[in-house]
Amino acid sequence: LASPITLSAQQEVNYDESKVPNLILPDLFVDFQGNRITTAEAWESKRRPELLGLFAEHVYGKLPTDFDEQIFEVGEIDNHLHAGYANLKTVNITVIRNSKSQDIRLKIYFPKTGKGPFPVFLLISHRDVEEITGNPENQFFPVQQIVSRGYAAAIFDVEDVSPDDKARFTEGILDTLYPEQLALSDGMRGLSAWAWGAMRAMDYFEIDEAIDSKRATVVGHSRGGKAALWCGANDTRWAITVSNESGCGGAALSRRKFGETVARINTTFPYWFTDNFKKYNGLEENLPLDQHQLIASIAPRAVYVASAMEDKWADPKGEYLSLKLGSRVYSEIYQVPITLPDQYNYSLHTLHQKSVGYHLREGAHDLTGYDWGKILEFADLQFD
Ligand code: GTR
Repeated sequence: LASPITLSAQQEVNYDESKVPNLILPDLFVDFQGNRITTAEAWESKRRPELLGLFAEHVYGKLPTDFDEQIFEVGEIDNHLHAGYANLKTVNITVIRNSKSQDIRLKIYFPKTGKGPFPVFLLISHRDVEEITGNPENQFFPVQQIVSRGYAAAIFDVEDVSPDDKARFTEGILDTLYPEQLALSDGMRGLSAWAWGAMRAMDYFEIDEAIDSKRATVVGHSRGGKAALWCGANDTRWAITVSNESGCGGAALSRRKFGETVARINTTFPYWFTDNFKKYNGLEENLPLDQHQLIASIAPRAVYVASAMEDKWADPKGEYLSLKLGSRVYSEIYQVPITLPDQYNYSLHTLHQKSVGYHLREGAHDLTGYDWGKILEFADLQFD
């Protein structure tokens, strides 16, 4: 696709707040016919589907959920690395469509103590799951920290649905189950495929009596956070959606063009987003949407956004502003009292309330034990 700006202009990265364009954002509440949406009924039947349609068409591509059959094969494992404090259940999910099949391997760690059914966290992992779960010290998916708080901890590898690789991303459900998507300019690509994978894990949670699927949280870091937001916006079965440092194409407002831009992400990771998204390289202001509307589409279910101070690439302030602006749906449509400060605070802080939460921590781009601690506190508050 032709880009209206030169490659060198595309590669320029702005970290200067004074160079951020004046934000003129598409209205959350005015529908395609120009009517103002004021009720939950109109939001749910009209505006939210409009917004999800816009994100599918211009950013993430379609999220097909039709298939012919789904099979869950459950194996229990006693002797594993985390056996001292967790019971591990491995579930092989097979999805069949038009006689082709795809397998997703789901690992679920249950607390050894306490009475189920357990609320559950699902991490959409773009890091190698065997490596992560083979290292009890890892903080990216800290099994002990999560189960000791009375939650089950589940994880799958995006490799199983769509490899995180420019050359191989079709070698998953895009080859097996939904090959027709590849020809479409608004067809499914990596992020939609990962969201789809999380939804299949939820299908399993719904039938496992040890899991309280009504108290399920989908979590993603960075590229996984983009997928988590897209998943939580579409699939109303998630009680909480968590984006950790998801940045451009995730929680951050695209129009700020701060840190990673649409042109940059489309150049480095063209296979994450639908082809139509390339039209907005350098032209974020032409997008018929912005990312606060994705946060808004999660309402009234809880949403959590986390940023890190040194992670300027993901634009912490842009992530916060999306949450702040998107949270208007919670307060104005669902009458949930939300008080988030107007001024963005670049120092260590935590804002936890019913339905909406945020934290900014010190340090660099990563998902850490500190982040999980905050996410767990937020979940406790929602379920209390
Ligand atoms: C970066 C990418 C970001 C973010 C990050 C990550 O290279 O530019 O959008 O997704 O990777 O996933 O850690």
